[in-house]
Amino acid sequence: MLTFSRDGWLKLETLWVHRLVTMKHRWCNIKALPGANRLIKHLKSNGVPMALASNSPRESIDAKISFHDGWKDSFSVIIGGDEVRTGKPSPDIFFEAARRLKIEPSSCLVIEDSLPGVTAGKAAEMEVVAVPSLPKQSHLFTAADEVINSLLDLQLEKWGLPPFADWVERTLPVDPWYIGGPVIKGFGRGSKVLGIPTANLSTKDYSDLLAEHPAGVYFGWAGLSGRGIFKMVMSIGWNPYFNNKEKTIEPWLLHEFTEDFYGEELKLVIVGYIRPEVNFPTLESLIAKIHEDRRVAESALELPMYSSHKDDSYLRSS
Ligand code: ADP
Ligand code: RBF
Ligand code: MG
Repeated sequence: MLTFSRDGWLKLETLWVHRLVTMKHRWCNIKALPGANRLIKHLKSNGVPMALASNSPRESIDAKISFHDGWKDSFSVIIGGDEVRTGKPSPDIFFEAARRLKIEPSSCLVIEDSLPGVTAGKAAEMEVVAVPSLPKQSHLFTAADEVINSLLDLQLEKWGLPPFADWVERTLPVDPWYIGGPVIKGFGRGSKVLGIPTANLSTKDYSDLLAEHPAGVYFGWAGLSGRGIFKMVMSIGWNPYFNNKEKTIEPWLLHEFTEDFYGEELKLVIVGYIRPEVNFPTLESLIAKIHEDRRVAESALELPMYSSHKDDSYLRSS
């Protein structure tokens, strides 16, 4: 990982990464990856030039980008695979992007989601941050200068770029999202192994929402039918320390209960993001980190921007 100051140029790759959502077998919508819109707006308003360089034909880039308000105008340069001799992993497309931006390749930061793209960026002697489209493949991206789990984790100041200014007390506000259902049995190790009980929810009805949001540690409010509304901090993902095969949804309600509440209806409104899920060298360090997450969530939830969601009618609905 490199940290040095640069003159403030960025080159954004395929990362405007879109996701195609099918409805009745027709392409009807393209969703931006979480954090993509935030990143583009931030860099644009700070005057950082951006290029979009993708192996896709120029025509299809234009079509995809047209779904996103303001994106086309945010890029000084857009290059398709049909505009250079050889596509990624060849560095051609990045050299051409730098040439059109009138910026030295070595002053460019590439953000990439694919292996050929990382290879191309490094061959062009650019800095490369990888955001693998499949998180479980991140170990393959060793050639990148840094591998992050999602765009929410991008720290622009590491690359000499103007830092994001939207973090509040170590939390990042997100557009609220909602999950609910009966509390199910997990692996039974939250309380036993960690001393931290988590009221697991089934992921079955939420595959779209979970695919849309990065794995990580989030917080918000929990409504437990007939019992009240509580602060909540949660992990969503594969729990790298335990290397689960399936994603789990694990909210820890910040309240002392005298009994279990398996089978009861639990509703969550998720209002902020804290950090990516990570592995830990020891169980003690995992536990210490989760307690730190709890303190961060507990105090952030007092802020009006987060506390207002305590009154969300979803939490009381059945
Ligand atoms: P499991 O692996 O089955 O989820 P845990 O050890 O994580 O088991 O314990 C979770 C259970 O503990 C919840 O389903 C709930 O019934 C109970 N529980 C008690 N206090 C809490 C709390 N503060 N937050 C979440 N769950 C709690
Ligand atoms: N598990 C991990 O492997 N890595 C993590 O970074 C991690 N963070 C967590 C944060 C919070 C707030 C909570 C409640 C749990 C976290 N866990 C993490 C999940 C923990 O491993 C999980 O609750 C146990 O697997 C019990 O099922
Ligand atoms: Mg649990």
